[in-house]
Amino acid sequence: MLDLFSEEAPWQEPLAEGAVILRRRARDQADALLAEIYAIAAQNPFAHRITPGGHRMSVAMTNCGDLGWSSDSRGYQYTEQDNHSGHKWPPMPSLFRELAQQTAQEAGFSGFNPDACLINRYEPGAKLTLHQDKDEKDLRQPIVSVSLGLPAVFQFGGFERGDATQRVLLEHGDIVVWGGPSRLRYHGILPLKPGVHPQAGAFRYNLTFRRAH
Ligand code: MD3
Ligand code: FE
Repeated sequence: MLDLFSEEAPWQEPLAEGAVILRRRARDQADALLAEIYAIAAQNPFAHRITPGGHRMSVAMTNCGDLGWSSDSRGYQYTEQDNHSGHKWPPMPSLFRELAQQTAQEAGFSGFNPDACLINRYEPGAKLTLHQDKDEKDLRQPIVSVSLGLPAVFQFGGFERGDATQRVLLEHGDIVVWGGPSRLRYHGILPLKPGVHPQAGAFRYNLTFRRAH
């Protein structure tokens, strides 16, 4: 029977070999995930990093876990402490770890054990230009990404910067697991459209779980 009041259950959408979208998979945990993000940011605030090329990133970032990703004039790297605050990164909450491990397994990657979680915060206009994620030691390990708050248009390309790209809308609660041959595809986020999300306000947040070392 058609039930107009039930929330739709999560579903899977294959994107490419090794990449699958788990639509709405994190919806039920979204408030708890956001509360953890705010607690992490209270210790290690979101900051706009400077790229090695000298540009201020429009996306603000913080991290949790044993290692955190950041950039400065010397380059991109994973470090045990926040160069901004001088503190170690806050520990990865068990809610984060368990969600990343469980969803990697649902996508066919058993034994994923992330040591880093990069937290990106997008304000209106913020974007991420096409790039590859290859600063991690073992590229056979997948990356798990969790989108919260305002929707964004994700660009998914090929193995060279100039290859054609697909556009995919990533919305509140969507999880994507990127592994296998998709792990080295170019990808990016188009400029965020302004809006207000009932749970996350005027922002989009994205968590990426990685095995860095
Ligand atoms: C495809 N973040 O932090 S998540 C990043 O929404 C990053 O903030 C975007 O790209 C964001 O590096 C995109 C989706 C994503 C993450 C990692 C990938 C897609 C990926 C690694 C390989 C291929
Ligand atoms: Fe990336």
